[in-house]
Amino acid sequence: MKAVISIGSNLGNRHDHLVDAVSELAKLSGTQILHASSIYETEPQGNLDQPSFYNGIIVLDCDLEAEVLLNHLQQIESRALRQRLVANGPRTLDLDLIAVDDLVMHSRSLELPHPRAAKRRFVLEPWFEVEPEAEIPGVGKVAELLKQVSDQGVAKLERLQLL
Ligand code: PH2
Ligand code: MG
Ligand code: MG
Repeated sequence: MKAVISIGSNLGNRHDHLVDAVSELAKLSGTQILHASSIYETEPQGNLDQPSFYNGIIVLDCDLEAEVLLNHLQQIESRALRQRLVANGPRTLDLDLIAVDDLVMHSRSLELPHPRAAKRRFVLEPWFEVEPEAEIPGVGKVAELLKQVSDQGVAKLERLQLL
């Protein structure tokens, strides 16, 4: 299956947290990285009173079930000493499963596609960079959705890379 993962950090060394997480993703068995976006510095959405984020998108080919992959993402987050103190607040590392193939599911542990992805430029812009034809299953084309979030600040960091 193909999985789209949003990766973010706004505490500590944001670049190192992202790069370490990507190398852990690459080590998951039966997994291959198809695309890694640039790194973007993005203004916080939701809770505005926190530092800016570094964000990016990874597209994986993997033979894991969505729930199993989610479990791995959470383990990688905890190894980054993530603390969940404030909802939507600062974090060393956040790995969100955005979409898995054309799956639409609403289980207690996992909603696919990610319910807020369509409104977040920090997800759409890096995703568009690596897959300009991408669609959020049941929602619409990333290229179209991007037009509605142009007020959210994102800046590509040309000097940094995820891989
Ligand atoms: N994640 C959030 C809330 N707000 N804002 C930006 N720019 N980037 C994020 O990754 C982010 C956010 C909750 O996970
Ligand atoms: Mg998140
Ligand atoms: Mg998360």
